[in-house]
Amino acid sequence: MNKYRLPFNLDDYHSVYIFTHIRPDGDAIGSSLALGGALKLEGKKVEMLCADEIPARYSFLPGIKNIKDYLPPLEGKGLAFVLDCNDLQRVGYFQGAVSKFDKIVNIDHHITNDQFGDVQFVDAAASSTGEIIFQFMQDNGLQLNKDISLNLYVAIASDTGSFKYNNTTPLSLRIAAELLEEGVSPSLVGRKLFDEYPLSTLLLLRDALSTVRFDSDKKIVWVNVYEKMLQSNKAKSAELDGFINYLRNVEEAEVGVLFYHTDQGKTKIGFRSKNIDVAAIAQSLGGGGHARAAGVTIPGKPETVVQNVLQAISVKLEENDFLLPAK
Ligand SMILES: [Mn+2]
Repeated sequence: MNKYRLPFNLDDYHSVYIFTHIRPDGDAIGSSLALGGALKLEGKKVEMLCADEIPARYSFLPGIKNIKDYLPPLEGKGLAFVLDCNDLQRVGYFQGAVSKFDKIVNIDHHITNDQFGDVQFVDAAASSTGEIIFQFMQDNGLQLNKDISLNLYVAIASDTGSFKYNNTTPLSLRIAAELLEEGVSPSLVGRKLFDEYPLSTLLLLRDALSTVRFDSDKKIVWVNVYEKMLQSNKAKSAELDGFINYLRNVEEAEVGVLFYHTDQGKTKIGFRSKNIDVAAIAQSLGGGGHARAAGVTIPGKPETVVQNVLQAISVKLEENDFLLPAK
């Protein structure tokens, strides 16, 4: 217990700024809202910041309207929390601002976390940052309520794929049980978070899947999404989240890759695997992430980028370098 107890007095800070990563997901958003809500109950002046648009599917979350994409001026000493970021670059254009805070608390569960900050609460065995926030709140005497519980549940459900990914542990489910006891409705979260999508998402999925390719062993399955596909369907890039699962879920496949070629000459690449360490592949290309879910952005011609990335994956597959022994 008290693994996540702050080594300084929270009372020393009146203003608390909570930062999270660009292209925010449910864990980033839910964790920020939960911690922000809990610190507000303590009488803190809380700012929650994200340097990117919040996807519409999270609009049902309590407090979501309070997340800002600009930095309100700081009065007096400031405490910064940085959530769900493996390095400070992940906060996007807030990076310079974060480094000026008196104290930075780094709360994260990415194996590639580079230990930035004055206090590190990093646990790669945690399913989600939300799971760490729940324990952080307990260890520092912060109170739960229904709204905070909903945000934490969304954080954990989001990163565990509704408690079905490999990172789901007995602790994840024990915490989820406590959140349900606070009044969280799992069916509401399931519908809002996993089932529903706007028509633009379905049309974008149709276009993305029309580009499906696979290697000769069907071990790597990939799609190429171009920015013009988003424009013609009036879709936002956040709507691509989850598409990659269609690729990784192919029975024969080991790795799914989504290439998103932007008009700025950069390709954003998402990896999902069953049993191979894609964080290592992403890292070797300058990115990061988790063993089975990672990403990287690479400049260059789309065809060249695709070729280089597929080559890096093939090498890894040929090495038979599996996370768990192959059956
Ligand atoms: Mn996360």
